[in-house]
Amino acid sequence: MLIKRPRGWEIPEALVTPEEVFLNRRAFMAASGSIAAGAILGGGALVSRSLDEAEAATRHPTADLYPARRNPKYKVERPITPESVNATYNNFYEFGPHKQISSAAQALKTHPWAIRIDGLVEKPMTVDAAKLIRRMPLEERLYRHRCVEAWSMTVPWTGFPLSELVKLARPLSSARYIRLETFLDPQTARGQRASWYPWPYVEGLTIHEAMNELAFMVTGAYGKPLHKQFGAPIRLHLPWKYGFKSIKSIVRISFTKRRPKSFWETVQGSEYGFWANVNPKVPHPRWSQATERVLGTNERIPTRIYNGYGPWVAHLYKNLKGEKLFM
Ligand SMILES: Nc1nc2c(c(=O)[nH]1)N[C@H]1C(S)=C(S)[C@@H](COP(=O)(O)O)O[C@H]1N2
Ligand SMILES: [Mo]
Repeated sequence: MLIKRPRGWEIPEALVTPEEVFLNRRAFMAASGSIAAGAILGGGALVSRSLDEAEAATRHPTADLYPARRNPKYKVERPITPESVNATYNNFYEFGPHKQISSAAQALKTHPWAIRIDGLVEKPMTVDAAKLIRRMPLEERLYRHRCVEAWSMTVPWTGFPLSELVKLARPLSSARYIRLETFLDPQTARGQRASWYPWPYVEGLTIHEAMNELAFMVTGAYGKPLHKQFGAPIRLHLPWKYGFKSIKSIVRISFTKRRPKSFWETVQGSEYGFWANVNPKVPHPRWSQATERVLGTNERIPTRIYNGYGPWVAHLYKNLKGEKLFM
């Protein structure tokens, strides 16, 4: 991949090197007969400062939770998209209206990270993302992802069921929808300086959809904490819907009575609706949705209804005949 970042499980080189340098230096000084208390103390201070810096640079507050156990229930029949492909081709309009945002996204500070849970709940609260992630049951799932732009990928996500978060939030019986919001920080995210977009990014779903076992809060990918370009520290994935529903870098989760209006619905409601369930037979106003380009390959494959997850979710839409369920 283009971004070189240390992996959680690797012994960071920086932690090893200063000690070697120190030992060599001491050996050198011993050999030359010039050991003095001051020199040793000075060397020691140098080492511990280097260790602190190196640790601060490499430690991630949830790195020890990965890789999480894979849940074999969520299988895919196609190869996992290589991480290098997926991590350098991202939709994250906060950092620009194109796919090459991965280096710009590294500017995002993802901890501490406050998430507000409010609206129609017993008790509104603010939780730190890392603490929330620690108290949730993490597992790995292989999921297909289908973008409305007719490309797709297959990702080993780590996370927890959105239903667990709903339980934690304790919504009132009057709550029918969940509205999710991304951070707002035009200083860090240059894309948010484009004033013609209705920032911050907002998405929504029904509580019934949120309680479906497939609705997944994603905290990691490829066996590590989530890369920033994937929407760290926490994003949603609804694998039966077009990708824009899967909101990244969430800072607010509100329970509402009224259906929330999403970012893309506000931008272009005739092309991007509330439901946005995948259906190869319902074209986008400007292109066909019959097939999809598989990222990292030259293949085009047929798109499946509900992105292949119909057995899990089709029942959610049985009594919604008047709605535009597939755009
Ligand atoms: N906040 C925010 N969330 C977002 C987007 C975005 O631009 N901003 N893009 C969406 C779209 S269109 C897609 S396809 C997926 C892309 O996720 P990926 O980069 O992990 O593949 O994120 C979705 N979530
Ligand atoms: Mo997308």
